[in-house]
Amino acid sequence: MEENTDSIYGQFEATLPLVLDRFRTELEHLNMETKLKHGEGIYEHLIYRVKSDQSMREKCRRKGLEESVHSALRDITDAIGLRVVTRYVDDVFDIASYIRTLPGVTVIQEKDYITHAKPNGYRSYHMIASYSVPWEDVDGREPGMYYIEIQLRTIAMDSWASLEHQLKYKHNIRNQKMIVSELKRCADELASCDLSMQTIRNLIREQGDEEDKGI
Ligand code: 0O2
Repeated sequence: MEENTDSIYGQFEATLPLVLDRFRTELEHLNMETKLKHGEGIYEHLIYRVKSDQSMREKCRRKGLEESVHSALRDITDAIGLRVVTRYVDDVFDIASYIRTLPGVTVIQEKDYITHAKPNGYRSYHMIASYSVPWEDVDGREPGMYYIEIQLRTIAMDSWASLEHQLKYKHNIRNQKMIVSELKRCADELASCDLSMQTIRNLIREQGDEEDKGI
């Protein structure tokens, strides 16, 4: 079969990294401001990507969609994706609140898998935003609108998700049932550690505030 060498993103291939950069910069500003105020950033690290042409085509096929630029930028909402990994659970919710206030951003979907973990133990806070940018979009509008998917999670949630993701692609594993239930147990233990770490941070911050006020 002949390989398709044209990008599924067509003429918008070059715009996607610009949109990603613009949004990422907003999060980096928040991180720098928090560093100034509290001595440490609001997140531990940030990763981001434009979904590769191959993955986007595969996702279109999986969802029964035509492999077109319209499917990639309108029916599918994660062509642009960012994952923000925080030290503490409260920071996840603070970043989500900040994102809701950003100029040009309208949050169109939120999934709180932290308050309501998935049955397998997966925890994360997912947002899909539409982002207004000064470049043309697939509907011919300028300023244009692009979707962005943001996943927010703690270091503990992230390490679990990474391990579980790896295991998902390992086939012919024996004791599948036991492994799934062990993974779920680990996820719950990590969630409990996250809560304890949050409490410790709050205690340390309270003491810092008291010292600042000379109490
Ligand atoms: P990739 O390669 O990470 O992008 P959809 O995006 O519509 O296909 P859904 O289920 O409606 O999927 O969206 P949801 O629940 O918000 O999950 C989307 C993404 O969250 C997934 O992307 C994963 O990155 C992550 N995710 C969700 N559930 C799990 C889970 O149980 N384990 C792990 N490790 N990650 C999860 P993709 O598209 O599947 O893959």
